[in-house]
Amino acid sequence: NAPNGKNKDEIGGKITVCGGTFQRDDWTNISPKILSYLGRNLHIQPYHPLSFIRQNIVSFLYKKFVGRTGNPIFSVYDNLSPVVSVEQNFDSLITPATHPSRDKSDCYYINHKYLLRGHTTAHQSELINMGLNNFLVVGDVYRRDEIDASHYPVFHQADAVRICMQEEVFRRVPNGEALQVFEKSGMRTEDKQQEHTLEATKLMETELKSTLLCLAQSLLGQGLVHRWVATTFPFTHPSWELEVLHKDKWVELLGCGIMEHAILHKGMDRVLIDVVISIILRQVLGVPWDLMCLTHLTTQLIQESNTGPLALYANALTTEFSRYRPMPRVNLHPYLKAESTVIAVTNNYSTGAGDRIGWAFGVGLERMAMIIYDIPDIRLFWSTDSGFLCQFNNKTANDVIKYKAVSMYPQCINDISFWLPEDRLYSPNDFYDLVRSIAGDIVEQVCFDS
Ligand code: FA5
Ligand code: MG
Repeated sequence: NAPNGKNKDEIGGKITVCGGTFQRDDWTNISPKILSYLGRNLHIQPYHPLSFIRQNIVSFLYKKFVGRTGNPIFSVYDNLSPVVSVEQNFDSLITPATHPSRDKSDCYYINHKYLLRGHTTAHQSELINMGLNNFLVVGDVYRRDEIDASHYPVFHQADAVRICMQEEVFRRVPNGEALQVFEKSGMRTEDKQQEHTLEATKLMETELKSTLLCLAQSLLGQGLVHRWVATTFPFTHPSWELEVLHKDKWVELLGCGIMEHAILHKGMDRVLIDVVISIILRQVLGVPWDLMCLTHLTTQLIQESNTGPLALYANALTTEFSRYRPMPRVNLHPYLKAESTVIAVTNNYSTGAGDRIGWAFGVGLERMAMIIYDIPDIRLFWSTDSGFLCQFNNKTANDVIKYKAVSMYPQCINDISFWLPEDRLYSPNDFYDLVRSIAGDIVEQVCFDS
């Protein structure tokens, strides 16, 4: 620390968050207290109740959605950095510039460009642009929210996205081939978006709601009393919240909805670029399909081959690519694996639609855990008190655990030494009984050291 008591970084106008250094500005409102929560990663700590909830959600999705070979189709991201850009948290999710969720009074801003994510949805667009169709993001999120037993400035969310192609949407419908996901001159109503047909929207809504109800029942019990409440999010329409009755009160567990077409469409542009590149590489340069897994590799290949029309294409595509920041790390797009699908996608795209429709949801892990384990206060999840932690230690996500209240006072350790009478052996159990009869449950543990 510098002589005036200020941290060196503060003097230089810099702030270090999660290993990155950022310039402070008049948007910076992140406090040292909030910084102290970063890196705790409760959702991946062994034996932590929030980790059990994460494991249960992942197992549920793995079991429910399997591919043709029986393998899970959802991929899980549980260690993405909570430092995100304003673009990721808001713009990529078409959140209007004046939306109240962007307010300084609601978010922890590092500076005008970066903040601690306010929801795990912040990663949605980037993962879609990487070509993923089914994924789950789990992590810590940060909000300047009210203070009570069920709200905390740091909590955890799991965000899922499922994107379906035309055939998947109508796969269980008799004569489903005749139905369409998109319509040309549709209207936006409270039941659907302008681009989508009502039948596609309703089928997706049914799959979304039945998935979420099954998930809630499998975690909270079959006897669950629930209701769906219509709501709005900038990134889904229509949208709902799932509320469950707990101790005579309605508790909001999650938000969900049909993904806004504009978000998927942006991803589709990206897919189209990949497809065009692959076709050129395949047709003109003879590169095998299975080599075309890294997009940056493909762009580089194109740039290096400066032959006539291809070089022109390369320039156009590179300009096109530069619109997408940050560039996705790996882009192994399933479409690129087979020539026939590439052609099908291109044909589809050329009709102006892209034929994908998706649903998404975001659930609060603490809300689930508080109901399942009977944890009365959201602050307890951050406890390092062994009286709290030992109730989950060496347990599994499948165990039935009911939390027993521990003292509200901080833990303290006392040493007691005494002489034992020489004439008889003294058993530790004699002392345990003495402690039990005098102190009851206030004493959590007695260790003997003879
Ligand atoms: C969202 O955060 C949306 N991103 C969810 C979403 C994702 C909707 C994808 C549609 C598609 P919301 O602000 O309602 O929505 O938060 C989602 C859940 O997080 C809530 O239902 C609740 O379970 C939990 N939650 C919200 N605020 C808090 C808080 N301060 N403390 C603890 N849990 C909270
Ligand atoms: Mg909500």
